[in-house]
Amino acid sequence: YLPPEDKADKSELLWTLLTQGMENMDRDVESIQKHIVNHCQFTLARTQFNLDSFGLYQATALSIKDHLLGMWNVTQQTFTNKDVKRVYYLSLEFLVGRALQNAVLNLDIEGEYSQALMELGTDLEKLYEEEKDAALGNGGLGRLAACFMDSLATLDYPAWGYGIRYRYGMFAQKIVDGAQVEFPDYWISYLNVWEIPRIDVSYSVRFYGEVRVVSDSPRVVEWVGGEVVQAVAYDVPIPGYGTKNCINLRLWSAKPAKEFDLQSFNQGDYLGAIEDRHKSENISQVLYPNDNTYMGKELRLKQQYFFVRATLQDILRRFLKRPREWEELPDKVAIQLNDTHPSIGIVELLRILVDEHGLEFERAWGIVVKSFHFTNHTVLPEALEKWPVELLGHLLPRHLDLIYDINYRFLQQVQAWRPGDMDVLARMSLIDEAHPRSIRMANLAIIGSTHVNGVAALHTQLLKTTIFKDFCEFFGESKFQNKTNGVTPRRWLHQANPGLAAVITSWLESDAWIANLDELAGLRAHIDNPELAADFARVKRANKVRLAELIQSTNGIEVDPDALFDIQVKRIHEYKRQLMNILAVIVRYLAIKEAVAGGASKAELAAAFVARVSIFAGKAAPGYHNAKRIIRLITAVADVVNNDPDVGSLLKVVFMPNYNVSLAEVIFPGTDLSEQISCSGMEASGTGVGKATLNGALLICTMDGASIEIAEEIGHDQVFVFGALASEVDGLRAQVQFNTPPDCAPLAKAKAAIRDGTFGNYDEFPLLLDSFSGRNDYYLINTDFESYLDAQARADAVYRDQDAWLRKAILSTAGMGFFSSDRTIRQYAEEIWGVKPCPRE
Ligand code: T68
Repeated sequence: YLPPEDKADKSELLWTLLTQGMENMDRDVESIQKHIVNHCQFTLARTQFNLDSFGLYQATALSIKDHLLGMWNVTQQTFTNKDVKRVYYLSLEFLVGRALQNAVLNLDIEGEYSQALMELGTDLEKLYEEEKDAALGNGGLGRLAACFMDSLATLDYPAWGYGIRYRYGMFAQKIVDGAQVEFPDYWISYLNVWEIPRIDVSYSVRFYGEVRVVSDSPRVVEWVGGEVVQAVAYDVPIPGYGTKNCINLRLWSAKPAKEFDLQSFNQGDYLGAIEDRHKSENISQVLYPNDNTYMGKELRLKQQYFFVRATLQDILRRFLKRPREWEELPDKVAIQLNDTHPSIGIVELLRILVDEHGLEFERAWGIVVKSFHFTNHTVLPEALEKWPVELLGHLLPRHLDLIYDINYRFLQQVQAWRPGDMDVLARMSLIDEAHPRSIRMANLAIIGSTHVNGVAALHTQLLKTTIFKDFCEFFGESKFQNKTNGVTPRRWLHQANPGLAAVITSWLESDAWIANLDELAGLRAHIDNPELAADFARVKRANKVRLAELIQSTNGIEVDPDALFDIQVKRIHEYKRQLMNILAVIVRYLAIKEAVAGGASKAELAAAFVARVSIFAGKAAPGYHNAKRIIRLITAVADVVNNDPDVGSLLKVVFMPNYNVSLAEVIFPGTDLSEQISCSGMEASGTGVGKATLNGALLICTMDGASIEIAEEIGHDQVFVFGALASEVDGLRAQVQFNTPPDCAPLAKAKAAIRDGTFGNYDEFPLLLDSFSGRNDYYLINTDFESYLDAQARADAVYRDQDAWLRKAILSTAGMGFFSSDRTIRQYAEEIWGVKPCPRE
């Protein structure tokens, strides 16, 4: 983007060197060593006296980043030269995790780096552990965005991700006296080696102020006054696997605006003016730690607008580098909205076209709608964003005007479609007239996008028949698509489970599965070969030993690697029913106690009970009291069970603190049984289910989200299914309300044990019990409890027959081809975005 006058006074030599220097980085061991040491000395200013492992990690990562940047530059140049249509993935969250090992593996340079570092007297594996997770996301939605970036790069799509460079990512969770305590995650402490600050790429963003009419006919308005902050770009290179393409994740950081408030300076309030400038940095300070709930906080809306305002200016600047008609925008640009969080971007693009470029409203709106696409991730009503009209109008006055304009035109069409139907008008309106009046962001995202998609087949079906039914009838079915989620096999198998990866590669006699996960189906040909089962068993055992060691060091609990590892890791939420899981653990505990009291011998106990370790991990939103009580119950049960000599190694309960991507990479490979037990119809997709199954875990699951499709792919008889179907849930809830059934016997027993103080007398247990008892059992714990226990018993029975178990484990992995995020991304590219792979020149 260099202006001609800047270009003119540089020599040819400079340009030649720059172009050559882009990629001729040597990959031999000696060059790698020199490169690393160079960074130690000249980037980090470390000497032999202060070079610790963290310094070596940084230097190693910096040397890898140099490789990536060479690739990055050529990739971006290729996209520009070929002038291809690009896709932009807009997400308030990218839950990336660590980057070093991922980059080393994707570059296929692990051998050389290991060797280089070994000769320098250190261990690459050890350096991987020095990296802090980049935790710029809550859970599934944010991690999905990170998996998508990996697939976009791997498949050579001309794509960029856009997000926010939060200074504080997802909070760190500690368990203090059995309860969750949150600590700030100041992850960019002093140097984030992976990012490139682009001080030259910066845009101003206005808030508040007023709309002034410049002329009446033609009507021209301008938005003036208020506060202005500056968005500065930080780029993170994202390498693909088996490709020389490297794409970009651009994160915005808020800085004080360039323009001073001269007046306050002149009035002598120097310190006050400086203080105000620094307030602007608040915008990108912290990630909101709520998943699947909407919190109407002004700062959150500020983050959303800040992010889309900067992003759209950046996209349009790139688009306008060549002379073009505005109508070409949808041919050159596809913008994917990851949930409604960036959906104010729809109004912002309209505003830019109308107010800043003078396009007529209808023309501008047509261009906007063709450019945007929207992914929904939930049907939970409490998660749907609804910004109070007053708040939005105060912060973004011009946008509120435009929302009214959009709504007026849209409702006219609705009226023509269903004359006289006031209910449909009220339901489809962008404005919810209930007090306080608010803007329905999902409705805005639907009418402002060309495609709307759900994230699993059942979820999409529910969107079309429940919350978005009117829109589906109005726009026609073709606007509403399904894109079942996937996970990247690079991180979740190749990187997280090198043992299993090696077994698969050797049995398939090829590692092509890493880039084409459908190849896993080839394992089925060997299903009757006991040696394959032995390989699977050996790897799983080693992964369980690794997990057991981690549990020993983080929780101080000794667990038996031969016990069944029964694992539920995900955000803590009532609809995900960790509560039902721990209640079943209580039932098991009471049964063991009863058997012991009845005089059962050790051998009889072992015959009656499969030894199990029940492992939980996950964060609760800081303000979500019931979720925190559930954690409190799990840790209370763990305390009692783990210290009860009657129980011994028959049952252990573990709550692993601070669940994050890196912990997940250790947990999934060591999982025997994965709990996917949400109340049917409520988990849009689930992505942990894919990671567990890919690593050969068996599923205990309801017919919900992606579990349904996974069961279809690997065979229904391979999984332990239980519980009410989504189609039955409404009826059952009505029954709970109006004809409340009593608690089933085992549930009544478990509750009684909590009530009588078996797990201590924490004063909030009664509140927790009330929250799902009788008519309050919204998540149908009582309804599903006995069938859940039955599924657990079936899992036990199969576990006793290790050959049968291993067969299922192998078939699980073998059936996961469809759940690669590569497949998902290809579908988005072909069926929504209309973009084609663009490998580097
Ligand atoms: C998850 N949603 C879905 N939301 O719950 C899960 N929400 O079923 C699905 O697999 C996954 O998205 C990917 O599609 C979330 O993770 C959030 O984290 C979130 C964050 C902010 C506000 C609302």
